[in-house]
Amino acid sequence: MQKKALITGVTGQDGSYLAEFLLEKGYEVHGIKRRSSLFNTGRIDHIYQDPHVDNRNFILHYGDLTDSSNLIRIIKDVEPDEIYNLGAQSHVAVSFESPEYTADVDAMGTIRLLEAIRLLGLEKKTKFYQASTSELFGDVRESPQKETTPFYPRSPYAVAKMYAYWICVNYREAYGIYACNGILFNHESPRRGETFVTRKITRAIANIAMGLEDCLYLGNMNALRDWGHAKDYVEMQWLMLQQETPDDFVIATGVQYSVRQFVDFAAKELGITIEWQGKDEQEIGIVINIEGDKAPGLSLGQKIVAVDPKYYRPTEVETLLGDPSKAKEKLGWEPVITLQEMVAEMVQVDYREACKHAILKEHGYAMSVAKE
Ligand code: NDP
Ligand code: GDR
Repeated sequence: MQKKALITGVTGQDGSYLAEFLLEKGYEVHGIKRRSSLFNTGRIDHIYQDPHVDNRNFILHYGDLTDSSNLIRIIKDVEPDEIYNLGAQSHVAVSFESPEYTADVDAMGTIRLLEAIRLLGLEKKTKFYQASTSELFGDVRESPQKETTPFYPRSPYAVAKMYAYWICVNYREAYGIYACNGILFNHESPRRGETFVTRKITRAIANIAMGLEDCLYLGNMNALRDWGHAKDYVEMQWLMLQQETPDDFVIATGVQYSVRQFVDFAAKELGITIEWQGKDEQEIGIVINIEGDKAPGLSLGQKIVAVDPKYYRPTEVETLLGDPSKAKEKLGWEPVITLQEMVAEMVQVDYREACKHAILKEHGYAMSVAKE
């Protein structure tokens, strides 16, 4: 029997990689997309199937995690074997601006899905994956962080995700639903949203190299993160639902770098060496060497990085480092793509885009580069 999966957040970074992965495994994949005034399917256009063809195995439904009647109807129609709850207001900084909405989507959205499973009597049929997060560890109580490390969330996003984590555990214990939390550390890719720090960096460095932007403004460059590749991490999301019993797992690489180091790695990809000067809000990054011909828009001595305190968060998560031993042992899972490979991939994709824009600009088709 062909298995059916339902993915919330299918138009997001992880949703797109997971949909690809499940289609390759032979699943019938259903995804929930939000109504938007512009097309929001850019990450899944390559796997889109026209609704007018027969025997489709990738089917999109309009829906929203804030609307339980809609979620119940979709789950009733699809009767999925597996639900992957990846949909979320996923930006930590934005959660300070829209805390109530973040709670509605990230916390209440999760209970709406679990209740739909229960109301429809699908407790024994439908397995549930919850996209939990290393942000739960927040102000870290031990390092590296593992499944037993106490939580100390530091943002409305993390607090909402903490509710989702525990309601998932509770429905597993109370109703026997096969529900798992993947406690995923940061994972990135060329499909990462442009306002998360890694993509913001690779995109800006590419634009600066081509003379489309002058300077990259960042917040806390001392923040340390354990960055993996999204493509590696979605395989684990599936593996967690293929076990005898449901459980919760930390997924991480076990290596951490600072935001500043990430900037250095990205710049190096285009032959640029940066010297860091000043401290805290006065810190700047100056170009001290340019190798090769990939940065025609750049000059020696140019200031290409500076701090803008508006990107500081009211409460910051300074350091995250995961211990993925349990996932390695029980799921046989290990990340394949290194940080260096990932940075190279992200920079190359953004550099190709910057080159295209530079040509358009040169021929009088002016373009502005969105930064926020
Ligand atoms: P993205 O921000 O790229 O994608 C989020 C998805 O959720 C998008 O498809 C978005 O739709 C959708 N969404 C947002 N609000 C709603 C809503 N009200 N109803 C339905 N769908 C909605 O996130 P990622 O792919 O990076 O992350 C996937 C999940 O994993 C998220 O839950 C995130 O919190 C969690 N996570 C991510 C980590 C990471 O490092 N990437 C680490 C740990 C956890 P639209 O495209 O229309 O905006
Ligand atoms: P994070 O990712 O908050 O860890 O959440 P993000 O890339 O936004 O920030 C990482 C660190 O970089 C610092 N930082 C900046 N961040 C952004 N976005 N923009 C800046 O200009 C900037 N300058 C410095 C941040 O302060 C932070 O310390 C991500 C999301 O995907 C969540 O959904 C997920 O749960 C966690 O990862 C694990």
